[in-house]
Amino acid sequence: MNGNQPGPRRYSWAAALVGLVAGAVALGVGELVAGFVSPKASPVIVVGDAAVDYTPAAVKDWAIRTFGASDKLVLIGGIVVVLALVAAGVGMLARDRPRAATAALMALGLLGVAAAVTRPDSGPLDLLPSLLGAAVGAWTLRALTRRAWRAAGHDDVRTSPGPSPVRDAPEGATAMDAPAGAGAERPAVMRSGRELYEVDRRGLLTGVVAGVVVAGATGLAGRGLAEGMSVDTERAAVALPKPAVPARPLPAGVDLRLTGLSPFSTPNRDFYRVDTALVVPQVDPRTWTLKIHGLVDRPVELTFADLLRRPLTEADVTLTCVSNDVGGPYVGNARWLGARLADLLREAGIRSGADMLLSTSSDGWTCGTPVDIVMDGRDALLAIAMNGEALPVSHGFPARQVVPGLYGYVSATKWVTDIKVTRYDQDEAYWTSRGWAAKGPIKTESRIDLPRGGTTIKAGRTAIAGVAWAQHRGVDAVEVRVDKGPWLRARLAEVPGPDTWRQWVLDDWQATPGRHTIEVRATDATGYTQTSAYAPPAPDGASGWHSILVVVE
Ligand SMILES: Nc1nc2c(c(=O)[nH]1)N[C@H]1C(S)=C(S)[C@@H](COP(=O)(O)O)O[C@H]1N2
Ligand SMILES: [Mo]
Repeated sequence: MNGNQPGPRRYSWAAALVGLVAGAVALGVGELVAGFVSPKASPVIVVGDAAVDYTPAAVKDWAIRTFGASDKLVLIGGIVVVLALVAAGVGMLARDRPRAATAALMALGLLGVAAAVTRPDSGPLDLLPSLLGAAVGAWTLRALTRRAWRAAGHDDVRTSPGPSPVRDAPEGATAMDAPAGAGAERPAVMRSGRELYEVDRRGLLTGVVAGVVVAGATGLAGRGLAEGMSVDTERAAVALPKPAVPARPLPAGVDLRLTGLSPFSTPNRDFYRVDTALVVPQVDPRTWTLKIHGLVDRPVELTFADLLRRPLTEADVTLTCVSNDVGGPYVGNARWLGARLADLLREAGIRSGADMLLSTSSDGWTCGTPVDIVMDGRDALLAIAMNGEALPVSHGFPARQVVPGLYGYVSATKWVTDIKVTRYDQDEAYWTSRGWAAKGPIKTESRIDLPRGGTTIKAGRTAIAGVAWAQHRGVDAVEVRVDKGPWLRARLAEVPGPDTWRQWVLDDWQATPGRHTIEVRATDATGYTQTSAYAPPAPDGASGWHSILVVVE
């Protein structure tokens, strides 16, 4: 804003600032109310959830690939940026057309309400955060707008006992069309046009500071309340029973222990996380139940205590995400403890014709798993523990499914509360309706961890190492080639069974100075060898040779 320029001075920056602060107050109050009602009813979160569900699958896949584990932060950041722009616009509207601005804010609030009440796990109170946030935001906008403006050349207007210009303007009227006779104390300059308003810097500053303080305090209080609703205490209190069927003991050579190579067992804190939840569902084990129903003779309802009393099986199983591109990070191996899904289903009595389990999480995500695979004797579990502790909340506490051999989107429902025995021709799961394959057996894949692609290494003897997986078939061979030379057999680490990944190493590559391409391919126990044909993750999993480039000095 150049004060020396003649002509209208719109002070758009001040109007935008007022809008931003009102928007921040709206979000802060929304967070505070959500803290009381339910953290997942936060306006930003419900809008984000809706965005996740309605975003085209291709965009979502791209986001997962591009932003990886930060995809959720990026989404929330994006929503906040868009809201900030809208709020600034509403602030500019408020100066000239206060009623329209109020209407715009309330419309935004209703959008939040709509997003909140259409969540699969929403409660009736979930409309409150967006509604109250928008209402307080609208009030703040009016109050700040009144504080921030005064008529040009009339420094005393706002502080005089008489009515201030904007306060006095009829609802919805712009200063431009304020009627000439509206208030005897009104300075004449007012009537000649809105451009003659001036920013009352002191009023603006104090108003902005107050608004920022309120937004910050309510927002922080809301976050604090939300944290208080976590189930960390309940999780810590879970006493894990001993397994009736312990895991097969790990052979001595299961882990080659090379620096930079993925360890055989992925620690929980390093385990990849993929799900559609912007706020990790906090499911209280004291009220959690699992219903098994649909095409069954005897519907079952299970409490967490029931689950702990059942004979539990322990198994090492490698999970893989269908979104994992060749060479990607969305694969991890853990020791799971859980009840056998097949036993539970036999107790319920599966009716003939049923071929799919439609499992649903507490937050309404769904997953379709082939019945025959769950029943074929493999360690398909309703898991309660991961690597010796109760499931981490972000990995499905109190209970999740784990099925060796199937990508997570068709098998690994976290926070599972419902299993409907059904048919593929009658039900469709979350990702299937978004273009992914209905069935998702994990493809045989291999990955080079060491040396890291794109790095510079020293000439001389170098280990090339990585992991390969072909869950429930098992990895039989891994071969490596450098610069399209002959395929060389890698040495394989031991494995407890076919359901985990398998480390491999080529011990003695003599690295010579220059740039080198390293490729890997695995052969599984069915005799299938990975081909060079590349397939992207969608619709049923990536395949192809992982290839890296290193510079040797
Ligand atoms: N409730 C719920 N469960 C879910 C998902 C989800 O979005 N919601 N994503 C699935 C997918 S795509 C994968 S790959 C695995 C990942 O499990 P993890 O986060 O424990 O690694 O969880 C599965 N279970
Ligand atoms: Mo996944």
